[in-house]
Amino acid sequence: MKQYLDLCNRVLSEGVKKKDRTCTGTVSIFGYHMHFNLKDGFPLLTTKKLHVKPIIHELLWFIKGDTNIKYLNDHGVYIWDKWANKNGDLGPIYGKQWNFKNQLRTAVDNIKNNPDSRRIIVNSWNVKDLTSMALPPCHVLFQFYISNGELSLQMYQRSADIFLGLPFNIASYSLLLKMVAQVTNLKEGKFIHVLGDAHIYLNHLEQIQLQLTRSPKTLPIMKINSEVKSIFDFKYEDFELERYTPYPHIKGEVSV
Ligand code: THF
Repeated sequence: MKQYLDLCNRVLSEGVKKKDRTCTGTVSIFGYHMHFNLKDGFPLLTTKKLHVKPIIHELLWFIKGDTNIKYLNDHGVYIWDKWANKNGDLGPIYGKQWNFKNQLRTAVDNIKNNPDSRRIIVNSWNVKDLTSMALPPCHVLFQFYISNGELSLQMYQRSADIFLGLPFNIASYSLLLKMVAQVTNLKEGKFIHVLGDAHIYLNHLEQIQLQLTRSPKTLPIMKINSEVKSIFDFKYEDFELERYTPYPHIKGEVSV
């Protein structure tokens, strides 16, 4: 995935050192665009091995409106544990907001019934709820666009942890695009990723350098069960990743 390595190079060459909330320190740039054409394959990073299990379960968990880590933990996913309170709650984060006033359902309905609309948006930045969230949303807002029978999705991310979170975020929204395209009978278009503060944590620099020595491999293919007709009906078993031959995994500490 050349787009990812280009971003890493840009941050290393033009980024500025910044302090951050977590006190780890970052190198960061502001404002960046990436385009992923789903026809080129499923944009899952190949310069290190990623697990799709946490990515799929997290997305299903958002869609069903859940904001407690119990579902994730029951399925062996621990990526949200560090932010949860003692009852496992994260406050009104993504799952709550995607379903607030049926935003996601309305978006899917509009894709089917009003595809030229310029308002097909799901917004997680709910100002009245921000202070009760464990973390204010990083991926703030997404919009769908339909042309020539193809569905595209653009997402604005205010803050992107390039080594750990970003590869997850790219795969997650690309998967959402595939799922919505299927339930609306549209072809898969592009996932467009817009970044605000795009940063590499200072304790991830070696891991990024290592990936820059690896040349990207052919992208894998993500198959989804074509029987599923509602965005709310997908199950973990409906997804199958094929042809994924990444370089070995690289560990890195998550900043909390
Ligand atoms: N906070 C920070 N500092 N970075 C983030 O990427 C991030 N998120 C979510 C909320 N806060 C964040 C949480 N998402 C991993 C991946 C995604 C996360 C949090 C952690 C992680 O540790 N990944 C490991 C192993 C995962 C596994 O296979 O179980 C990895 O190596 O990829 C971004 O939205």
